[in-house]
Amino acid sequence: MKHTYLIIFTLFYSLSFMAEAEDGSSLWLRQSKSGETRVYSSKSSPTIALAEKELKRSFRGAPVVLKRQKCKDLKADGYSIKFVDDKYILTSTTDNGLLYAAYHLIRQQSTSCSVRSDKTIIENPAYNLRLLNHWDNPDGTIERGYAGSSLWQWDDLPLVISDRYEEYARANASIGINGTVLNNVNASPDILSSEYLIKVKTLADIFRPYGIKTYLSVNFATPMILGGLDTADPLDKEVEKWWKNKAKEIYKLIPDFGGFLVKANSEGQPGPCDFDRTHAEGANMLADALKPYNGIVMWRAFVYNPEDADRAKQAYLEFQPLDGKFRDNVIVQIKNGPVDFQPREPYSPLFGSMPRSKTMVEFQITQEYLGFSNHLAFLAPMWKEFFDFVPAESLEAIAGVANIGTDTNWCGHHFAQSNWYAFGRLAWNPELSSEEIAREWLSQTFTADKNFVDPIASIMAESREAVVDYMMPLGLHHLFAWGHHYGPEPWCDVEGARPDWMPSYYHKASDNGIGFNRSSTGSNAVAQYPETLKNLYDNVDTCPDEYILWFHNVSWDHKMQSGRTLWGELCYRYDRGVQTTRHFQREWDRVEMYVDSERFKEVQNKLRIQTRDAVWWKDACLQYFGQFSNKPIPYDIERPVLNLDNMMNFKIDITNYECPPCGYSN
Ligand code: GCV
Repeated sequence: MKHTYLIIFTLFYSLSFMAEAEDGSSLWLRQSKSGETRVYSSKSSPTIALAEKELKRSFRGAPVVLKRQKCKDLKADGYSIKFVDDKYILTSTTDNGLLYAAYHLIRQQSTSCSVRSDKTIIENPAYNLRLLNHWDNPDGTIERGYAGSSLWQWDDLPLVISDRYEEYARANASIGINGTVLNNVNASPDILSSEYLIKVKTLADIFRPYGIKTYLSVNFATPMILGGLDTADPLDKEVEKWWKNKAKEIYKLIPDFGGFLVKANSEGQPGPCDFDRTHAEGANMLADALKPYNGIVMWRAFVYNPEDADRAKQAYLEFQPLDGKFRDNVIVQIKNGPVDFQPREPYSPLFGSMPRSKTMVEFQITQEYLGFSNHLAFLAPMWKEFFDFVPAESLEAIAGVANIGTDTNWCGHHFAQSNWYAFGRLAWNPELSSEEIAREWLSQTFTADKNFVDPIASIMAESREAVVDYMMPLGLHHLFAWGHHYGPEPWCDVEGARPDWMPSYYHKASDNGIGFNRSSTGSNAVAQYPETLKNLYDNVDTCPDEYILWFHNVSWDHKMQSGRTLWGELCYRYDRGVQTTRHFQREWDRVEMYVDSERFKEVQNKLRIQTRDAVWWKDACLQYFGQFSNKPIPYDIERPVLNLDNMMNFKIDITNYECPPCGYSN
């Protein structure tokens, strides 16, 4: 009898831990089902109605009062939360602020934080513009998208409306994102056709109640391609008129349209330089067209030319002289690093160099260079690293290249959702720590149980550094294969290709050493940094390890800060990356009882792929660079399992991520 009780108890106990099957489609909003609170509001609007709906649906506890009123401590979209007389009082000057306050309350509840406190919570966003940039094309593909196809079903719009549009808006609003650029910066002129603008209007109408403004990327040559003009010269009167008319047409349909994002004279895109005009002249002409409607222009500084100086210097060389020449509704949008979203780059020296212009940062949420949606890489630590160098308050706005697609779980990897989440939270408050964000996200997305959150928050914290270690440690960059940016090809040499798209342009490995000399004896990119950093980076003995091969060509025997030689350190770092991914696998398996089986298995599979890829990276890079260092891999380092010749002849099919043909598999 006693025995039977024990069995029943054990069964009951285990079942209570077995989470319901889930597919990740509810993101971090999955607990929102059990509300039971009363909500009162003095005003009504579609946005306030949403705030009420969210609270009723998800919040358990004392009644909530929504008050829209002016308050000197609150900026636009800011809010306060007070607990008085057994009620929560949510105050904001805007409807959007009330919606954000509602999400705040719900978040605190699902992260098991106490919401009853004598302290008034006051939240103001660091930036008024917190935007996602979609690189989605009208044909449904996504440039650097790894989670299915575009959410926007252009062929079906405006008649057929996918449920996902509103779910997308809700997810964004819950983390404070308030703008979305719908289409790729490699922009199709069609997006500005009357046919497409009706579709864009339909999306804008869905997003509006969630406080999200709609923006478009535009092709600078649209007046020629769509408008039939024979020039797109920004100083041409007909061109100016064309853009003014287009702006009028857009605002008639979408009165709160946000504005344009422009990639000009970069990677084949047209721009003002095609007509001997400057970036400022191009941006200002568009800004003038949008000005009457309070629209803005985000003009990207991502420019580089194979014939010019060191690629890392070019954005600065081209844009810094234009400081002070942009209209006040133009914001220069700069990628966080000077090259292109590598696993680690120093910050772009253009930040801080244009004090008379508005600037904003562009982060990449999609993992173009960090293992696509196969690798677990929590990016908050990378973005926080940027803010260690660039004061958040020196920026006007913030944008992130989205990692969202039609996949059931939105982002391809369950943990890639954490990067969408982290981007929104940091855009609201760059002071939040990576750990806080990881814990918040885990608690809402999986469970708030400490036995789950502690170890998994810790692997998230290590994950970006692990990618740096197994792909490109010590400041190495752009060692990727030609045609995609997934696997290693430090040997890649495509005849006739742009030299600055080849890995050897960046690693410069030879018998003498490895690394790009950007010191004062080399390209002198260091000179673009403020004096103290310039001096620090210029000297190989003071340059931090993480940037050493970014700024210096270093001999294989160079003594590193650890006491190892450069070659020894390189081997150690690659190996550390592999060992860390093995550790991730073990930690994940340990928490199986806290996770529903579908998501558990999917993450487990992704971690297998990640570890396999880490080995691939380590074996490829160490054996390839070993041909130059002429040194063996130290004996305490895991032996290569992949053969260099096979790897060099192997072309990965990035639709199924098959591993190199070497007899080694998962
Ligand atoms: C949208 C890199 C990417 C391109 C991208 C470009 C950009 O070069 O590989 O796919 O194009 O950056 O940011 O404009």
